[in-house]
Amino acid sequence: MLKPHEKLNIRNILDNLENYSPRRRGWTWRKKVSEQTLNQYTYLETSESLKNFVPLPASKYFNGIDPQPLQVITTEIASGRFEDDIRRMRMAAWHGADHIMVIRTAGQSHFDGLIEGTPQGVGGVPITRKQVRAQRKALDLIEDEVGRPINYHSYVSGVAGPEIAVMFVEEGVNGAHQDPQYNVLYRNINMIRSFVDAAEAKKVMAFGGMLQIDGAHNANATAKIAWKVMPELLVQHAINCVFSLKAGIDKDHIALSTVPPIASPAPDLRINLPFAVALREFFSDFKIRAQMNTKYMESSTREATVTHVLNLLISKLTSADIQSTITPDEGRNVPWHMYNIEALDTAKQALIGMDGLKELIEIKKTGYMKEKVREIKERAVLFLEEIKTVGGYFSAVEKGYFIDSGYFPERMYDGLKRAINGGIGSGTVYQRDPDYFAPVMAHFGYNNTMQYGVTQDEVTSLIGGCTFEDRTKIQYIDELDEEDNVNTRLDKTEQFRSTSLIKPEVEWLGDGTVVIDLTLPTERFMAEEIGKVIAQKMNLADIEVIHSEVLHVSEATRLQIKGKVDFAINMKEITLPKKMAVLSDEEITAYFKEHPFKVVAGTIGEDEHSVGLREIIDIKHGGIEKYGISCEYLGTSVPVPKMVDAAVEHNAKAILISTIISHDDIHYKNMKKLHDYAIEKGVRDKLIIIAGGTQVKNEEAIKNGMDQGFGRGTKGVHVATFLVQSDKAKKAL
Ligand code: Z97
Repeated sequence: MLKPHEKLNIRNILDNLENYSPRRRGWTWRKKVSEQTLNQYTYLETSESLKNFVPLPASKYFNGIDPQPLQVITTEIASGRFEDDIRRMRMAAWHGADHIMVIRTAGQSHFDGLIEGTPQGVGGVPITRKQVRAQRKALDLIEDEVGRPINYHSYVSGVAGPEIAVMFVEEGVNGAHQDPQYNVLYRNINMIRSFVDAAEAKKVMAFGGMLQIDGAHNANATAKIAWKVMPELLVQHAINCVFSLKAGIDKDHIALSTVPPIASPAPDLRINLPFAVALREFFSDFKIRAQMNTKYMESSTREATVTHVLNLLISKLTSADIQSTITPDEGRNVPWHMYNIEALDTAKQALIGMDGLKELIEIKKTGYMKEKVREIKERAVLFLEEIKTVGGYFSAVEKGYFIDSGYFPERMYDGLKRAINGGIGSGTVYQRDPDYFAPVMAHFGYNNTMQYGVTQDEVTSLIGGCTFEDRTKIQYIDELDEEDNVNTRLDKTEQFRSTSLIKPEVEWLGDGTVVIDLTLPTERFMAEEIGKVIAQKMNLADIEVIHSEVLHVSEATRLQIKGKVDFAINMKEITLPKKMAVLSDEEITAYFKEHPFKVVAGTIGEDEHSVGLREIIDIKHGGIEKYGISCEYLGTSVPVPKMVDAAVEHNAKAILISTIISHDDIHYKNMKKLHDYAIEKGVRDKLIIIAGGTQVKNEEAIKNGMDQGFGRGTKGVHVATFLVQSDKAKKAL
């Protein structure tokens, strides 16, 4: 069992892995809660809450609630080192991910067989039995910790599709992409081989209750102008859906992978929404997996987030079942922990914010929407009809019908062309021998069962059960490469696991990577070079400008630069600041009952921000009035002298000032003024003077004459405790 305040131990996960069995097969949807009230707010479309979670930052104003949307939420994790990805999976689960997708290492689709061991990957993770088993084992612990099943997912594609499907079912993988069109169009794998393999792979996935996601989204990413492939996308979905149904997958387990094809500054919703509606209507019985648009993603995480939120609106309006969250740093090609988490929070925040949206607004069924939806559907139907006319799917691919940059029926004749006998694995499909005997019970097509007088379902009884029934028959291979494996990687970073040394990390333990964010008052070209020099002077290695943004063509450029630090910090040498101990409500109330106490309070200078101060004093916000402290609220923008004069007039023992504006250190300057004026009036010793505000640091406040400064996160109880302690101290003098 994992303990929330203890780190996950990767070596424990790897220990005795050869004997680990996954606890279940198949996909799990979230459990809907019909209507629930959390902290006085009613939610119409949420699922069960988590046992352990990190809520959205603003949840502190809502008693820390973390309502969970109905949709399964995906995160893609694959840094190349599966052991580091496991820790990120735990972070993701706490932020609301229950679908963890592992991207494969480049080139694995062309391996005609399984890979073993745990080599490091490029742009993804080599999918192997050991890696899958370790991650599933870790996810079993993580799902217990958060209290919700987590779906684990990767890809059943490439020339080893069926073998991978079998391994996935054996190892309890819950979902996978499977679409033969992907092999053909994007991996140049022979089409006959791809479709034959797909039938077998889909049958195995159906047996394992796995959710299947198709590959249509790749057309958006590949097309020159993505919205022009909208008709084709519907066709691709249709082909894979029908094929999957025929291979035995039920509709509940067939998910269409859809991406809004365009992004702002194009008129996003006017193009994307009719498409999403057409798709939803055509495939109403199937599941929709909505992904965000990545085609137009640059390195601005802000811009990516807005695109994501607009896409989430479409998902909500068209009731997508699974919401993908591509990390907003896709534009930088760096799989960093923090961006997985940001994207998950974006999805959670937006979906919960849109709870019950369809009770409020309706998609129009007339005018532009109606016409556009119909037009897209018509174009798709015509596309399918044309495929039939030219002799079917294979002929259409040979003619280059797919990813053509025309808006069908327009054609630009620049589509991807594949020859029926071309591509990887061509000529490798053979008629099954009369005595062919399938190695596992889930099998598509001919199997030599008849001569033994058994049905397909009973066939494995002849061999005492297949690997789906008898795990002892699974061949577990640990490592094949002495150098390139998880053990050597763990040894290299062991000091960051078993000693008190720590380094910043964005992706891999001990990677030492940091990002600096700076604005330079010059034009972009120059700014980028200066930025690198600054990073060098900060002693960073492997410096790279990962983002630059023009604030003005000559006035300023904002940069984000990454680099590595070459030092580690010893946590034992860190002195932690003392946490302020607070008195109990009873102690504080009893004290002020015996020692009546008055304060004057106000925001000073030109500061009109009164919310924070009101929360500190108001009884209804749990402020200090509830302890019997009498508060004289002087209002906002109170001149400094007036604070002192009012304290004298009301015979107050303390002054509470609140100051949010901090430009040019005006907050500290006003503190100093207040302190000096109280001296001038001869009352400084009698008064306790406290300053509060989001930018207030205690040490600086004290330097500027305050008795105490309170920053972000302060509650009434902190201030009241300080007042009790200071009043006692003054009395003792
Ligand atoms: C997503 N962001 O969430 P290889 N099969 C299909 C695919 O779409 C893919 C593969 C296989 C994306 C994930 C793109 N999709 C990334 C239908 C990849 C992977 O190992 O790269 O050949 O196959 O869907």
